[in-house]
Amino acid sequence: MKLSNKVIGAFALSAIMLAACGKKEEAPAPAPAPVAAAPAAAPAPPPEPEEEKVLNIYNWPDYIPEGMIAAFEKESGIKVNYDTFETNEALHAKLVAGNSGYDIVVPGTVFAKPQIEGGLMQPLDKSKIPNLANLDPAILKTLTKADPDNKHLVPWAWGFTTVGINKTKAEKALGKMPMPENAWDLVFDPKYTSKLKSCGIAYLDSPTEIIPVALHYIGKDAYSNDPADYAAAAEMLAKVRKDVRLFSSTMIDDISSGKACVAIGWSGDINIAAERAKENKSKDVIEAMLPSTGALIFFDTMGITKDAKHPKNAHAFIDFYLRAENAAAMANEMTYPTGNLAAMDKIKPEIAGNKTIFVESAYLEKMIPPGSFTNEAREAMANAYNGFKKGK
Ligand code: SPD
Repeated sequence: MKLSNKVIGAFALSAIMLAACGKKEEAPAPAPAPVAAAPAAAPAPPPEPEEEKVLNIYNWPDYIPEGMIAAFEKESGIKVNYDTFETNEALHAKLVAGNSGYDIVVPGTVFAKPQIEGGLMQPLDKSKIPNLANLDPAILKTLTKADPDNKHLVPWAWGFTTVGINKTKAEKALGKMPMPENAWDLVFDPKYTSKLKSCGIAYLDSPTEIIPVALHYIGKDAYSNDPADYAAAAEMLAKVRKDVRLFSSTMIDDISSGKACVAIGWSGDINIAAERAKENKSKDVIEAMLPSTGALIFFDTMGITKDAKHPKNAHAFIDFYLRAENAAAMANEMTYPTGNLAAMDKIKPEIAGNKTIFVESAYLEKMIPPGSFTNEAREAMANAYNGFKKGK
C-alpha cells in the first residue's frame, strides 16, 4: 500500500505526540553539554494537489472497446470525457495551439516525436504505472526512436497503412483484368484506377498518410524529408487524381456501406469494415491487402499533455489500459495488435490467427517502419498534398 504524504505526515505527528505523552515523571536532568546540531531531515515533498475526478481523453475513432470507459469510471469514480480526432494533423494543431484541455492524447509516433521534442508532452511517473511491466520490450525498444528512454509514451496499438478492398465489387469493376501482384497498383496505377473509379476509390484525408505511401510506391524513402521527393510523389498522384472519389478518414463506413470499393486505409479499420459488412448481411468479401512491396507500419501511443490538468487521473487510466485483459479487449474488438505481451494469451484465436492483424514474420520484414518529419518537411508535404487534392 502506498501512503499519501498527508497520511505519512499525520502518522509521523501522532508518533511524536505518543512519545511525549508516554514519558514518566523524573528528577530534572542536568543541563546537557552542547552538542553539534543533528543534520536537518530532508523536507517532505509537497503534497500532491487534489485533482477533480475528471479525465479528458483525445483518441482516434473506433479504437476503444465498448464498455471500457464505463468500467474505468465505475472503478475509479473518475468521469471521462472522451473525444476523437481523425488525423494526426488535427491532434497536432490542438497541441501546438496549447490549452487543448486534454489530459491523454494518442498520437502516432511520427507526430509524437516532434511533440516530445517541442515540450508538448510530459514525462510519465512510472511509479504510478505498475502495469508497464506487461509491455513487450521489443515494442518499447522500437518506440525509443520517437521517445528516447521510453519516458513519455506507452503503446496503444499498432497496425499498418495499406490498401483495403471490397474484392467482390473491385473484381467486377476490373472485368477481365486480373488483380495486380502489387496491391498499391489498385490505388496508384491509372490502368487500374480508371476502372475502379466506377465502384469508388477512397484516400485517407491527410498529407502525412498519403505522401509517404506514394513515396514508397515510386521507390523513394517513405519518410524522406526532401521536398523534391514530394514533388515527384505529387506528379505520380496527379495522374490518378480524377479517379479518386473520396478523401476521408472514415473508411470503416466508406468500405462497409459501399461508398468505396478500394481505399488507402489502416489495417484494423479495414478488418472492422469487413466485420460490419457481414453484420449487415452483405455477401461481399472485404480484405486488408498485404502489398507485395510492403505496407507502412504505424505505432499509436498514449501520452500525457504538458498542460494536463488531471495528470494523476491520466496515470490511473494508463495503468488501467495496460492491464492484460484491457489490452486484449482492444485487440479482440478493434482488430489492432497490442504491444502488451501479457495480453497475448487472452487474444481470440481468430484474431491472433488473422494474418492481416498479426502479420507473419516473413511479411513483417517487408514492412516499412515509421520514421519522422521535420516541421519544414511537414509543411512542404502539406503543400504538395493540397496541390494534388485541388488539382482534379
Ligand atoms: N480506428 C483507429 C485508427 C487509428 C489509426 N491511426 C493511424 C496512424 C497512422 N499514421
